[in-house]
Amino acid sequence: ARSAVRVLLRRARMGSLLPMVVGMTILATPTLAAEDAPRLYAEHCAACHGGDRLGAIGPALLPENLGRLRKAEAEKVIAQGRPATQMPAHGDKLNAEQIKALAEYVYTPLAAVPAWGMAEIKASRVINVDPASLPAKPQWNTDPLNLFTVVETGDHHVTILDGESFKPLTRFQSRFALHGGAKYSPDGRFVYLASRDGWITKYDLYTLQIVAEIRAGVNTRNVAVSHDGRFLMVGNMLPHTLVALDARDLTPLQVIPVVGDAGATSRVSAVYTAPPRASFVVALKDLPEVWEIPYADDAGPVMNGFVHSYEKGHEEGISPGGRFQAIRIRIPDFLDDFFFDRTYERAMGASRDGTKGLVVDLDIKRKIAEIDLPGMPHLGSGIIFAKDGHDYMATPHLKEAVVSIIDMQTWKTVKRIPTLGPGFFMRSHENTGYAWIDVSMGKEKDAIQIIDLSAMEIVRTLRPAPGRTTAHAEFDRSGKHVLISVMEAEGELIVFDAESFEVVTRMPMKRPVGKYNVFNKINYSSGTSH
Ligand code: DHE
Repeated sequence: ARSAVRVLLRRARMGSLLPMVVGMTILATPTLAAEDAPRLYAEHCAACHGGDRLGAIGPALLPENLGRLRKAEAEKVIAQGRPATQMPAHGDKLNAEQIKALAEYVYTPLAAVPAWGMAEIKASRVINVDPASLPAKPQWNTDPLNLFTVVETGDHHVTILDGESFKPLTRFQSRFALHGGAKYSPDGRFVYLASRDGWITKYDLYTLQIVAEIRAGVNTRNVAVSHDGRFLMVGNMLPHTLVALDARDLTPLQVIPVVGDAGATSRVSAVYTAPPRASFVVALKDLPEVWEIPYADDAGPVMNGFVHSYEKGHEEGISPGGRFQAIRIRIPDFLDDFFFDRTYERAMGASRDGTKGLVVDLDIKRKIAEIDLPGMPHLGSGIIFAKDGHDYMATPHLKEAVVSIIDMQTWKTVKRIPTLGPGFFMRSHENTGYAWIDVSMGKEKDAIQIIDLSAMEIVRTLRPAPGRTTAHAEFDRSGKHVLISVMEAEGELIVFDAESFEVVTRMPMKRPVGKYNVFNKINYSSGTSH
């Protein structure tokens, strides 16, 4: 039957079949490649994007999810890969017709897109330990605020590292493809992890065990923890929702559809916590809006009529009227990510496609300035530092070999520091005068560069593992040590002295990527991401 179909398909392409198939829609416009698309997908795409196209390490490949990407652009991505992501080029393995067929295939709606609403989210929840039964004190003896959570994506594990001895306390299997910063409860006891395919894990650092897990989305962007530790807010790419969870046991509280004017929906680009505002702030990929979602019980006049008792909402499982209400701020561009000033009144956002960034004032609720940001920074990559009583923001760029330094009063770029290549991450600490950057998006992937912040100049280039991709610095609690990842399958974590730049110790790890120090995160250090 297969060869008969092939003959028909060949004849169809030659035009000789047309009279025979009038009314037979299945053969009206066939091509060999179209027939092959599901097989090609299974062979080349399914491992990362999921056999069902619902996403795994890569994003879900559904028309709903592809948003503003045009088909021609999708073909280019399949052929050439996508910079700054794990999407490889397929142009050497697939011909033009096959690439076209694959693009066509991923723009075909699924016969049924799985719903992922409150019922599915609730049903996915796994409770391993009753949070009320947990002991009050750590079951080990070291500084609980100087631990690091290290994400090893090579074999999907997490290492909990003692930042005093630089010895692991434990290592455990995580959900598939964790991405983005680990987030802590305000006391630093619990760590929350988000996987690209929507799983949120709550882990107890005192007893070294998973407390609860829940799948909050089909494809998730990131998670934020309220500064009072009561709520988590999960931002999803698919479905187009935000999901509020009770931080105690991950009970889902509310599913917030991300809907703009005239029913247009959007993927979430990132959600962060703004502690002095007691709110979550959200960047959207497909709507030119920034959302602010207050969570305080007494949120003032803006929230009148919306505020419900937290305890009541928790008892009912879902807060009936929805305690989480978004204030929508319209802006003139799509923001892919943002960064706050120290007051959290202003969000500086970078538009993924554009060459500029925007400053949005969350109080007066509009764009107040533009900033010059050539080549998008990776999300959450920059730092704030003070010099001569002035605040500056510094950020690397994914496409340009430069670190931009922007004055946070005038919003002017005061300096562009040339680097050995474009980079992902930049980190500093209150107790150091230096910032550490990687240049892992360029050719010299093994280099780490150190910037003297008062001189705004590169003062040292290190190559601790020559020829190997090295990235993502994070300081310990005191600012005396810097940890760096050699991001290779058989990689390592290297600890440096932050003043002498000498190697203190190194330990093997499986493609370690991000590492997150408890103290720096819960104190919202201006040298790291939040
Ligand atoms: Fe990330 C953080 C988005 C590619 C490693 N990355 C984030 C965050 C976002 C984001 C929105 C902030 C989440 C948070 O911390 O709450 N990342 C994106 C992208 O859009 C991009 C460019 C394409 C994509 O694949 O989605 C991208 N990121 C990567 C990578 O290829 C990296 C290097 C390897 C990986 O595992 O995917 C990578 N992203 C990271 C890390 C953080 C991160 C390590 C947390 C940094 C931190 O210190 O907080």
